[in-house]
Amino acid sequence: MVLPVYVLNGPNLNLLGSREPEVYGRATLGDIEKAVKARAKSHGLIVVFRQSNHEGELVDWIQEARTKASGVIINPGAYGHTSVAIYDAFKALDKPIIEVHLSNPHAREPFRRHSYVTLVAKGVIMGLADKGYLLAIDAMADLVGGTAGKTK
Ligand code: CA2
Repeated sequence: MVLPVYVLNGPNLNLLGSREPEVYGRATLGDIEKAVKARAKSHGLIVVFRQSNHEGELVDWIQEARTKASGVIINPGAYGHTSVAIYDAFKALDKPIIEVHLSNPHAREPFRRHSYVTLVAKGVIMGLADKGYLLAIDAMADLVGGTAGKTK
């Protein structure tokens, strides 16, 4: 039995769908959670989906993933650009990490071009709005051994 995949979301992502649809798309975080869980199910995977506006809470969840998750998909929001604490927590996690951004930070302000999470991520998906989360689930299924397509 494969442990759940943690899908973690950083600050302000709870506001999705309410403002800046041209940058982040129209889906709410609730819509994304539903779609992610359905896609994970198609691979025989379970998802723990969480959002926090607090850096320390995200650090706690990454530490928790050391024993409770098979891998972590994270949209770190703005903390990706700033948080050495999140980087350090990931350094202590020996599981696949995939970074997702709804927008393409490289096409935006210069301060968005650096991500601490990228330094520890197996892969990064950006600029594809909510679809990026689903592609991340597909990639994570390959990395952690989802069951879809297998005969047992
Ligand atoms: O493109 C992404 O997914 C980001 O991680 C989103 C972050 C931003 O700081 C990163 O540079 C790129 C911001 C999320 C804020 O989301 C909002 C959604 C609606 C209204 C206000 C903020």
